[in-house]
Amino acid sequence: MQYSYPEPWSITPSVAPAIAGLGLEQNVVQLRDEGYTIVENAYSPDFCARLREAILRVTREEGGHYFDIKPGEGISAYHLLGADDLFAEALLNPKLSALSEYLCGGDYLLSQIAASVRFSGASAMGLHVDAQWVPPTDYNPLFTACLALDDLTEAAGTTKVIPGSHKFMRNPDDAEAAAAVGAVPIACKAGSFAIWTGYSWHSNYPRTLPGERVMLHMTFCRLAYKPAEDYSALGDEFLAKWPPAIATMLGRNSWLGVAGRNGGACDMTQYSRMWSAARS
Ligand SMILES: O=C(O)CCC(=O)C(=O)O
Repeated sequence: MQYSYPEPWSITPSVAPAIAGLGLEQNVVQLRDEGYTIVENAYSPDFCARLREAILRVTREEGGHYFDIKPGEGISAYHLLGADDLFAEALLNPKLSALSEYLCGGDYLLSQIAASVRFSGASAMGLHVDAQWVPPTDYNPLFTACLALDDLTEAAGTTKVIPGSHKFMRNPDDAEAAAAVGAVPIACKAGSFAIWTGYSWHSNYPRTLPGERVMLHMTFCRLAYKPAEDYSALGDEFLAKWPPAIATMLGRNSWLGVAGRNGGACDMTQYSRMWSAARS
């Protein structure tokens, strides 16, 4: 058994073939050095068109104001796994899976899958990090990948990120958030996904273009952390429809939370699997 941990940000032998095979070497370097990256042409136009429709439907049903969306400026919905098959399909993108393992290790978990629709005239959200509740750690604890379902530019209200800010491993203070020095727009075509790491300072730009900006937000965390959303209600029938990666993302292949009183019975296979995954 190998007990040592890889260096933070290293490409481990378990993920190296996928990174190389999918041509993600530059994305990995940019994530390590700048705290964000964009993967172009990751999802097909047909998939994106169907997903966009599904998001418009679920956000209309829920009408939420998550992601700092002001009333009248847009709508959101979260806890989307199980609401439509397209959401599970989005999670299984091979490039996303490879970068998830790079950023959050083996057996990483789905923390949240949510959607936002920002209307024309929507104002910007405040600059923040996503790992608000995780004390500083050199091992990136969680990250968000956003799938663009419309072409994104500054005028389209795309996400704004501050390259290198992840090295501070904290939220910006009020003055830093207002100044947003060094911010760059995440510019990309629909069908691309952008990733920012757990401590990267980010927000977005006001939307000045007509029409709406539709986006799928997928957040993943290391096995050791607690996900934001609770999918314990999704049972065997749901899991049987999908490759085992979905069950793993929901923590069903770990020891965490299953060490109950079982009359002395105890399946230790999940225990050692979890140790190895954390070091891969
Ligand atoms: O809507 C955006 O552009 C950014 C949303 C955001 O902050 C997030 O998903 O973590």
